[in-house]
Amino acid sequence: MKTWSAPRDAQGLRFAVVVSRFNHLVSVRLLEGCVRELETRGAASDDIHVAWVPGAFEIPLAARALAATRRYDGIVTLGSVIRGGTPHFEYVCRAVTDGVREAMRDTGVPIAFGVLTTDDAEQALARAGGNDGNKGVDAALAVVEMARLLPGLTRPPGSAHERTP
Ligand code: INI
Repeated sequence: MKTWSAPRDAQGLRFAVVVSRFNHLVSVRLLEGCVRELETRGAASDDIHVAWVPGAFEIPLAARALAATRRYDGIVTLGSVIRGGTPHFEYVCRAVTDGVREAMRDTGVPIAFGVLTTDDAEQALARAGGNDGNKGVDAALAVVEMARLLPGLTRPPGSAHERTP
């Protein structure tokens, strides 16, 4: 049996973070958690590039554009969509989740999903460094693991690296 597993070591890797300005306080906290985790895992500050976009709806376009440059080992998307009284919430949630998934599928670049979808601001803040952790940290860990895992999965069988333990 062959098993792949990837160390969550970000040394030498390059990342882009796409973060939405909407619900700015939540975004800032997600971004702080994300960047701190990437640096704790060994990423250099110069190798973390941050792109601010107006709202969650705009995240997929920016993530796809950055992925298409092939400059990054992984991309993190951060933001929060908070339920209001209208169906708008559902449309923005659908657009950002579908868009990020399609950008990842079409480019083959790992894109972590750190966009909160919550009923109210309190739930969002709890997940942005409050009592329920920080989704920015979780997204950073996910992107590092995928960035490390993917090269091994796509390497041709029997290649030099494949044989190296
Ligand atoms: N964008 C968000 O990131 N979060 C929200 O909660 C939100 N709400 O509630 O409307 C939101 N809307 C803006 C949207 O993402 C676009 O920026 C806007 O429609 C312009 O395209």
